[in-house]
Amino acid sequence: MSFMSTFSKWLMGKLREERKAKILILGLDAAGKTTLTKYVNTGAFLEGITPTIGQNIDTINFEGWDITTIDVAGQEQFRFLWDIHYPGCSAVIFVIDAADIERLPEARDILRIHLVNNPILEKVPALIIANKQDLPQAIQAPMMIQLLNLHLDMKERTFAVFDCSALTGRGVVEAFAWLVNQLEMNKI
Ligand code: G3D
Repeated sequence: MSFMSTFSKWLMGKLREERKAKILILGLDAAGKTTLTKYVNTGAFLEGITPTIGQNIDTINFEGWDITTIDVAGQEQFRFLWDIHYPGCSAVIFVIDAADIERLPEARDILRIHLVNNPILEKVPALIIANKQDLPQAIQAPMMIQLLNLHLDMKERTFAVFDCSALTGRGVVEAFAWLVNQLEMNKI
C-alpha cells in the first residue's frame, strides 16, 4: 500500500473519529426513548417495540455524525446503570412523555438528579424532547419549561425544548438538527 493511500485512510478515519459523539438518552420508562431512537434510525414509527430492560445501545447517523445512543431504562431498579455512561458524553437527550402530567414531577426530579446536579454532565448541551405531541393533552414547550423549572435550573447550560412526536416524526428532525449544531459548535 502506498504512503498516500495509507495517509488518506488514516485521515478519513481521523475525520470520522472527530465527528463521533456519544449521546446519552435519558428519561422515565415509557417516555418514548426507544421509539425516538428507532424513528431517527429508520425514519418511521415501528410497531411492537418492547420496553427497554437494562440497556440498549444503538447508533444513529445524522448528517454525517455517528451518534451512539445509550437508551437506558427508566425503571427504578435500573437507574444505577445510568452512572456508568456519563463520562465522555457530548450531549444529553432527555425524553419526557408530555401527555402524562401525573409523572411530570417524577421526570423533573430525575432530570435534576441525573443532569442538572450532575457535575460530570455540567457542560454538556441538553436537548429536552417534549414527546407525544400527537396526543391532545400534551404539554408544549413554553409550559414545559415553567413546569420543569428549566428557566432557572438550566440557566448555566445550553439547552432547548422541542415539541416532538416519535410516533408521527413531528419535530424530530428539527430537534436533532439543533443537537448536531451544538456538537459542531463545541468542536470549534
Ligand atoms: P421508553 O423506551 O422510553 O421506555 P417506548 O418508551 O419507546 O417503549 O414507548 C412507550 C410507549 O409510548 C409505546 O407504546 C410507544 O409506542 C408510545 N410512544 C412513544 N412515542 C410516542 C409518541 O410520540 N406518541 C404516542 N402517542 N405514543 C408514543 P406501547 O403502547 O407500545 O406501550
